Amino acid sequence: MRGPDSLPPGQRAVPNFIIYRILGQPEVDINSWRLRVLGDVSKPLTYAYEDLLKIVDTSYVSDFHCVTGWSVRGVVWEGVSLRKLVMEAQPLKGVEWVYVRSLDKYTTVIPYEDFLDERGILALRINGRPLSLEQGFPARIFIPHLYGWKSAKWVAEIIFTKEYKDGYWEALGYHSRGNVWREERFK
Ligand SMILES: Nc1nc2c(c(=O)[nH]1)N[C@H]1C(S)=C(S)[C@@H](COP(=O)(O)O)O[C@H]1N2
Ligand SMILES: [Mo]
Repeated sequence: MRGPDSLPPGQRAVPNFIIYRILGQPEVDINSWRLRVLGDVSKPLTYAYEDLLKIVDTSYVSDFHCVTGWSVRGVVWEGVSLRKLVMEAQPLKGVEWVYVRSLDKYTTVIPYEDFLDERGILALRINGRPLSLEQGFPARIFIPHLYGWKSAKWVAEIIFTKEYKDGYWEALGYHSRGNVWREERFK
């Protein structure tokens, strides 16, 4: 049975995040950093960090689940709801995937339907503080019901698209969606 406090199948709690940067730690210059929202959209957008801070609209507590089996419980997430970015960019009819590209060249792909989840967030803060450099400053994606590899750190581009394309881990056999409750670890 899945109670409100239970972990997804195959997960165990650890006290702290285990930091991953499979492509290394990118340099971040916050003055030149921009988030670009583009692809099959009516209005391509560019945000500076300051712009995002002004439109923070979401904060909640959620567990974080890495596909390798560790979970961190009760993390406080704060930032801009992904739905807000969607409303502003207005993806075109037929969009089915969201491709995310980071400063370190890391990429991942998220089904548009999951990206629209009401808890999906462009996180700027974790546990009451701005993201640390190692945890993805200035911004990372987080969608509570998807595995951690979809939580791209150091986000640079959010690309709406009609066609599926693998990201970094998807190309190595990981699932196109990665729903933690359905244990969608591999394709
Ligand atoms: N840019 C980037 N984002 C990334 C990764 C990465 O290597 N590079 N690793 C992913 C994986 S597999 C996980 S589990 C989480 C880990 O988040 P943490 O480093 O904050 O613990 O980041 C995800 N986002
Ligand atoms: Mo992960």
